[in-house]
Amino acid sequence: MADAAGSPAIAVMFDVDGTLVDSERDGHRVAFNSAFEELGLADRWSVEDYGELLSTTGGQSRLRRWFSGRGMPAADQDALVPRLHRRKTELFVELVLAGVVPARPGAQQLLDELEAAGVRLAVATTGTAAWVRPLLDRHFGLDRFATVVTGDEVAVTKPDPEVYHLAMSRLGVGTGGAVAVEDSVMGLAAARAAGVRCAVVVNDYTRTHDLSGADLVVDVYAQPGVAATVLSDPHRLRPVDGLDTRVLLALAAL
Ligand code: XBP
Ligand code: MG
Repeated sequence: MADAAGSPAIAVMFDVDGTLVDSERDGHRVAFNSAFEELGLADRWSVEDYGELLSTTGGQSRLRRWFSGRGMPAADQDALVPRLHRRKTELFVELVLAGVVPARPGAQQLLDELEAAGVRLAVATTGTAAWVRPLLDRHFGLDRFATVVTGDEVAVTKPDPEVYHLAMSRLGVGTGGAVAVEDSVMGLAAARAAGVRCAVVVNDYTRTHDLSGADLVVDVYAQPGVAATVLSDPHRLRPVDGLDTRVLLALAAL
């Protein structure tokens, strides 16, 4: 696909949790804990527990890891986990609609700028469509994304590259026409396994991840008056203010 000037259209594929929105500690974790409580379970995830559990992507896999670690037989998990995760998802949607799950500062401006620059926008996430779509719609407008690939559409979630392969196939772009934006080592691994260049915008849970394969690591999206820290810049893109349109276009052009 080419734009009016004949140059190839670029797509930027965004992760959601921790990348476009600050959703894990005060969003998903809270919804999991409320679901435990509603189903009469004594389990509760502290901020610290949850930080460790995040290395397992996908809410159902995360629950299975937790219950396996507590000796729950697989058959009991099969009965409990889907029910628990369904309720967690409903509770998380309520948090989204109540405005409790904020966009990361500067994310909305970046999407606006990319769109104005003719860049196509996409989402590739492990999260479940039932909450991903209302959340994206609330903060950014669902219509602006050319495609939204969610974890329930693929057989294997990140760090497997399947969500990225599906997103690129729907976009009709190859690895040369797309860039990924992620927040974590699992997301970075998925993008790299798909052969896509990847910029990482870390958050408090992911700042200490080993992000050595990333094409860029910063801690913020560019915003007026906010100083950025550059953690890794192997291509010398020199992102003075944090992640912005110029830097993403430069990455796409590498
Ligand atoms: C996000 C996830 C998801 C969310 C919860 O990972 O792993 O599981 O934590 O959403 P990434 P669900 O940002 O790498 O896509 O409960 O819907 O799975
Ligand atoms: Mg993420």
